[in-house]
Amino acid sequence: MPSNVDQRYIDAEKHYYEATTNEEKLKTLQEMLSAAPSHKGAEVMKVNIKERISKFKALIAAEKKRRKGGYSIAVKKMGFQIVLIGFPNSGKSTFLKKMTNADPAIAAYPFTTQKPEVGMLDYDGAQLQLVEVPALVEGAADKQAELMSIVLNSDGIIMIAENEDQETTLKNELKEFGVPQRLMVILKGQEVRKQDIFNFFGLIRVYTKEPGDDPIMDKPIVMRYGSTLLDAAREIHKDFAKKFKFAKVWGSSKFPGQRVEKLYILQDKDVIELHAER
Ligand SMILES: Nc1nc2c(ncn2[C@@H]2O[C@H](COP(=O)(O)OP(=O)(O)O)[C@@H](O)[C@H]2O)c(=O)[nH]1
Ligand SMILES: [Mg+2]
Repeated sequence: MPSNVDQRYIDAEKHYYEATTNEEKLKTLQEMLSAAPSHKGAEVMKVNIKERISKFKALIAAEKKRRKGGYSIAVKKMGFQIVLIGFPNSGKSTFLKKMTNADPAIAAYPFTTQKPEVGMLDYDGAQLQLVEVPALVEGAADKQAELMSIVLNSDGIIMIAENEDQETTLKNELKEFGVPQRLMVILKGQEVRKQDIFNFFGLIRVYTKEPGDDPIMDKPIVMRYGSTLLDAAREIHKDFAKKFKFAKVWGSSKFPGQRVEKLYILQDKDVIELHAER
């Protein structure tokens, strides 16, 4: 430490080391900079502080963008969206092709997939959206923020790994980027059934019917376990949720066609008949 710093600088530095958030770090660094001595010998010290200020500004900006989900190449959601991630050649495209209607290029050389590839997975009429994210590498949280933001915007993640090393590395990247979603890890070549995916992500299928009609059994709504009738109404139509009054439920209800309220929790294979205000 340069010898002639004053008490204000010493206090600011102490606060900097005590700070726990990026915002506090930035604020205390700015205080340090303004309290730093003005003579020539303190130049290096100031450069160092300025570099740290830039770093914390960048971290705060990345955090804000992340919260807004505001990166440019997000993939438009079609229902529940699961991203496929992995190192180059881990078998993501092969998995996508097997599970969905997509027809991505598959090759033995790395980085075959340059932009997100999207496919719909059909499980007896229940649909999930699978998105293959171009290959991630070590350091992805810093170097591949755009791709990581696609991951962050998803509803769930499937990682395909060739070994434990790859799994650990990518798990660390997810952690560093602050990705909280549920993560299913599969090994290259491992057999996975569609049902396993539904179970892993805790998904249920809910069928709808119109009053007096049979239920529509070929197109269920796919939702997270724990979802309510109101959630189902939102899935059907945003406006409908506002007008929605009550529903009749077949399946999990005490008796078939029982009238239940908005916050009733649905179960797999329930049939619902929604009634709106007239
Ligand atoms: N033996 C075996 N080879 C696979 C499997 N999945 C992918 N491959 C091969 O691994 C290479 C890379 O596959 P690809 O699906 O393009 O991987 P991506 O880069 O992760 O999309 C290709 O030569 C595939 O044929 C698998 O489950 N078993
Ligand atoms: Mg690929």
